[in-house]
Amino acid sequence: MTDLIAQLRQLLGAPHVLTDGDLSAYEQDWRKRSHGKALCVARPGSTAEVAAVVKACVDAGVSIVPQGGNTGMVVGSTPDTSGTQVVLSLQRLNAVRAIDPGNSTVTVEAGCILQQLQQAAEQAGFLFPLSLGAEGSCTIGGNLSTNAGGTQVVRYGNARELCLGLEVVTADGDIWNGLSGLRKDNTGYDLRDLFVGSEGTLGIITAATMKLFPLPAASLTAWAAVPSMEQAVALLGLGHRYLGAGLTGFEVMNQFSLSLVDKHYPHLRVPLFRDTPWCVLLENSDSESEEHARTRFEALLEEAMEKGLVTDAVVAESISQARNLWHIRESITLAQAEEGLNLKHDISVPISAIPAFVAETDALLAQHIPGVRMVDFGHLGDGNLHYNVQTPEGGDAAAFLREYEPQVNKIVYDSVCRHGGSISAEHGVGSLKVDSLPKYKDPVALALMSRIKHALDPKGLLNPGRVIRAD
Ligand code: FAD
Ligand code: 2HG
Ligand code: ZN
Repeated sequence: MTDLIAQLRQLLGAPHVLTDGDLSAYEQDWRKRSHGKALCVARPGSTAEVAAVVKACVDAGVSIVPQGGNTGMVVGSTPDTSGTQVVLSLQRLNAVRAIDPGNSTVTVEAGCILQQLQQAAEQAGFLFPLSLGAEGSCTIGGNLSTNAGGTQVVRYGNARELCLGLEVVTADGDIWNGLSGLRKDNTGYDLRDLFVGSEGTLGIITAATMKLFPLPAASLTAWAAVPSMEQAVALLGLGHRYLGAGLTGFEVMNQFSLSLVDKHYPHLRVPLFRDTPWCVLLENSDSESEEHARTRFEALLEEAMEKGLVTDAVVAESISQARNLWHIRESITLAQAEEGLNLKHDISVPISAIPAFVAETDALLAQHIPGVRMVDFGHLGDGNLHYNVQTPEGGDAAAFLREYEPQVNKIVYDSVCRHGGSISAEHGVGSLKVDSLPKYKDPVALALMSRIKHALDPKGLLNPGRVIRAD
């Protein structure tokens, strides 16, 4: 092991192989659910250095945990407690390599922070639409490895749909250059789509070619009070009909989730939540003008009110008001963390099944765990809810998790399954859901996944114990 550390220091330079001091930013996950211990943190500065690190680790039989911004929600990017794993941080590979305006693409290194990529695109006159609460610290490599979703999926799709090509260091330490930028390429199996969403278990993503879009002429945001989940789903249908491709965001939030934001961040002044079980945040991006956007938005809200789908609504009058509404939405995760440890369920079911899923699962949880508090919010436009569970008021959160976590997960996941859904819509499997997956995923699919893992990483050294367990 000391030989490997010395070798890595020789390859990368001693300052880029960390063993001492406070390494908690690399060893502890964002939700503080896992505290690992790394053999070292290797911070290569180029694709060739990533390949050299992988080769050295494979020769030494040491496993590798790839890490981007370490904002993942499922304990996938931190080492176990053995002190034998190398954390391979991509943070130094952060260049925007090239923008091709004629092809509407950008080629970017894996460690580039998402927000920096958005800004680089905007400076070049384009929109890079992937957007999520962690965008100030998550990386494009992490986004692709988890196939991240976020708040614009309803219009632009998730990270996979935005990706045209990848550069990957394989488990043998070879470099695959697949940065083609082609929109059509049917020359065999789609390796790109194999690595996207593989959570660092099949290869290390070092760069990607991503799609860019025209900047909208205007973007308007509305906040609506909605009397029930059925009505929220009906409003989504109306939004699609009125706005077409202009509907770029459709987020739902229950009253309790907003009351947590109000409690922990009162300066944000959450609108309309006190007298309604649900609020919806809608975004309308228009390629014509602000006037056109406003006319369409007002017509939509007028019909929604006539039909009783919306009881009250505000349309942001300025960019700063719109930002504040989005900020409230993005603060739910932070407010929930302030409230204490909690259980997260990042689930999807067909949009049409969401009202029944919520009603039935709420009732089951309330029946089994009196006083349980539901933090229910998310990307309704994609059929994706963050159906999170908070300890009953005043309860000991750690004790609650110890006692109830398996039971709560079973109730929620069984219900997801009955409604034809998935137990991970956008956060991935990591190690938190690795033991649940076999119960809820098709066995043939799992067997094929296992064969792919063996074929691409025969020694099982890339992020072991994540996504699927070795047999
Ligand atoms: P990390 O957390 O470092 O890693 C995530 C996984 O990818 C790990 O398995 C890791 O091993 C692997 N990995 C990282 N980089 C590479 C690489 N270059 N090559 C191979 N494997 C790699 N997620 C959503 O989908 N939608 C949301 O709306 C959303 N909102 C969030 C809001 C907040 C406040 C927070 C804290 C998180 C949120 N997330 C969301 C979760 C998280 O931000 C995303 O999963 C993000 O894509 C992770 O990026 P990262 O760079 O932090 O990756
Ligand atoms: C979001 O949509 C993220 O804000 C985080 O995916 C969800 O905190 C969560 O459960
Ligand atoms: Zn989300």
